[in-house]
Amino acid sequence: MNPKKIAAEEAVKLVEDGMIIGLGTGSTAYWAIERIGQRVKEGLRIQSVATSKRSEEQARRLGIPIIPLEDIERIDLTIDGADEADGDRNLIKGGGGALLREKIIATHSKRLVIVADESKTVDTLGRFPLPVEIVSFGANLTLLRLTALEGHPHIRMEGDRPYVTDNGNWIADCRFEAIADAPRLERELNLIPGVVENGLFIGMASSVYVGHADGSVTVQ
Ligand code: DER
Repeated sequence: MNPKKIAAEEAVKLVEDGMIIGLGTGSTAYWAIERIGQRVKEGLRIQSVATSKRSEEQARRLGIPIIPLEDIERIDLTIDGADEADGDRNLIKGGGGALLREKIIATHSKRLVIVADESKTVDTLGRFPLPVEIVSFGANLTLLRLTALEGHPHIRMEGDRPYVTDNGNWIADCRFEAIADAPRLERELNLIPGVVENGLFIGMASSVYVGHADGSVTVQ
């Protein structure tokens, strides 16, 4: 049993004809997109927007209709993964490098359903390094400001070069101790010139589907 696949396929049961669906990014959202693709082949009529180039490529390969974000004013349901989820459904996202597009699409979604395995559930956010998307210009100075917040930032690398997001930016992975006041930290981070967005998704998730090794799914 693959708990990520089980959670994703259970969440896809929420997808109905006529919906505009946000397609998440990562190894759990991958299974949601695969299942949506199967249902489209069986006649499901939806349109979708993708949170990353790789999710868009997967959707196109499966024949899932993709529309430009510019053509819509609402997204009915987004199904996405997370790196951490606490008991209040607050999240750390960005491990897959897609946090900016994920947060834009999540913000404009009527429902954000998170799919994960039980390794992602935590009491307090912060065990997973918090991804922060930054512009490369003056990155060293931005890192100084993240360090001042005790973020212990490290530029995410791909080989011997910085990882570049779909938006042409870099990611600083920040290892804060337990994040006691996530809303405050989110505000402080986004006040730093050079920071584009951060991986704290506070109060955004409608529900969290957690898959378990025994084949069950719990919904927070
Ligand atoms: O970047 C993200 O937020 C992705 O959703 C990702 O980190 C989720 O993790 P997964 O690959 O374990 O689903």
